[in-house]
Amino acid sequence: MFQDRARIRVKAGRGGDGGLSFRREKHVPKGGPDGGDGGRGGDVVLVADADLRDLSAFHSKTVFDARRGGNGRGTRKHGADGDDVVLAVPVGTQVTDVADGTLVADLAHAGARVVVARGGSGGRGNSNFATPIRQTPRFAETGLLGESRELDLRLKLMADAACAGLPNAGKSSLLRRLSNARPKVADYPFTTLQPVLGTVDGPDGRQLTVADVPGLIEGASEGIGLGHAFLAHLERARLLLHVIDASEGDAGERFRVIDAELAQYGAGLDERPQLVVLNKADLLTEPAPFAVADERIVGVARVSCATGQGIDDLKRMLFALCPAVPEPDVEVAPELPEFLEYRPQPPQRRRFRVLRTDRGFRVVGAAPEGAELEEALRAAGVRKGIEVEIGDEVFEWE
Ligand SMILES: Nc1nc2c(ncn2[C@@H]2O[C@H](COP(=O)(O)OP(=O)(O)OP(=O)(O)O)[C@@H](O)[C@H]2O)c(=O)[nH]1
Ligand SMILES: [Mg+2]
Repeated sequence: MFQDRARIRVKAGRGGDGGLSFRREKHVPKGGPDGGDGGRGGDVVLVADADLRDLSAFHSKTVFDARRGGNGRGTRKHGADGDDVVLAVPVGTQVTDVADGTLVADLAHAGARVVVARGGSGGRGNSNFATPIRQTPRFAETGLLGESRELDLRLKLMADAACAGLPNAGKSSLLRRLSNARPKVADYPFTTLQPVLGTVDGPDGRQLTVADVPGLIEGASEGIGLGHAFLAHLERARLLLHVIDASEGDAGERFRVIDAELAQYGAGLDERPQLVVLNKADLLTEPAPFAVADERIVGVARVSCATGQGIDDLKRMLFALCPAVPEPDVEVAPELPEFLEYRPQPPQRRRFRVLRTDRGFRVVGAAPEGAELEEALRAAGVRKGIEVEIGDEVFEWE
């Protein structure tokens, strides 16, 4: 089943703890501190993969945790960085943060990457804290927690052109005629229940992708028929192929019904250029009349998906209307990066630190209270009976 949405929970790895260790050598009973730093926790990364078609993989598994960093050890050995978790998503996936609804990333190109949860930094080992006055620091930093968040993934197909039209107009038949895709065609409305992408080969070796989506009916914006949620798959198309069954009724009237639904949906769909495809010409004795004057209509093609009549002309129009290099958007910067890498806000500056001592933990800086303190200490690994030192206060953890 084609899935264009998924909700996942991601958790980056915690940083490793800094080492608490002293050099041991022959004849040197107590050498200087030599605890190395903890490794960084692994990130959770999303990468757009051109081979994936939908988000169904994220319905069987929805929770992803990256590995924690290794602890620092003696002889200044640093802990290893935790492995990242790299999740492949289809090209065209938009990522939003469930907590605040912000768009985290739009993975619109193959290879686009985004770090959605950043691993915690490792704690510094005690070798970092030696000073002339404090030659034997008996503490080291603990690693920081990795970020965790809940994300909504939403696939919006990347197609050069997308079909729109009433059920039974022949959208799927058209995609079968134009492309390598084989969507189901049948003589009843709502045959197509899931979007399908097809690749159209051009005369000069160019290729275009065309999306076929379910039929749209009057009132779809109020949820009638299949509703209009799947119109998200038209949002990124540069051109709409507005397919109309010209053998039935007034084509101009049908055009306006669909157009009103596109406007209801919003997202600029009612401003998109449209190539009107008057289908089922084989059922007509005269060329289908079509008198709608609208500046968005960039072409009108009369075809029959049953006989193939007019399809070559339509293909030529399609390639002419989808130029190889998209015209630069005036408002968009001329050099757009090949892919975008968004990064979440770097973790906030530490107000306090949790140090590991040889007896337990010490909290330095502006120590928090209550639940926040508990969380920080638990993350550092506190257990019952362990000594915790905050300012002048020393107590046993319960
Ligand atoms: N005579 C004739 N029939 C056609 C033509 N194109 C499509 N059909 C028929 O029209 C019916 C609907 O075709 P589909 O391609 O499934 O239509 P659709 O727009 O994809 O329909 P939904 O997926 O339900 O929205 C099928 O029975 C097709 O065989 C045509 O050019 N001429
Ligand atoms: Mg169909």
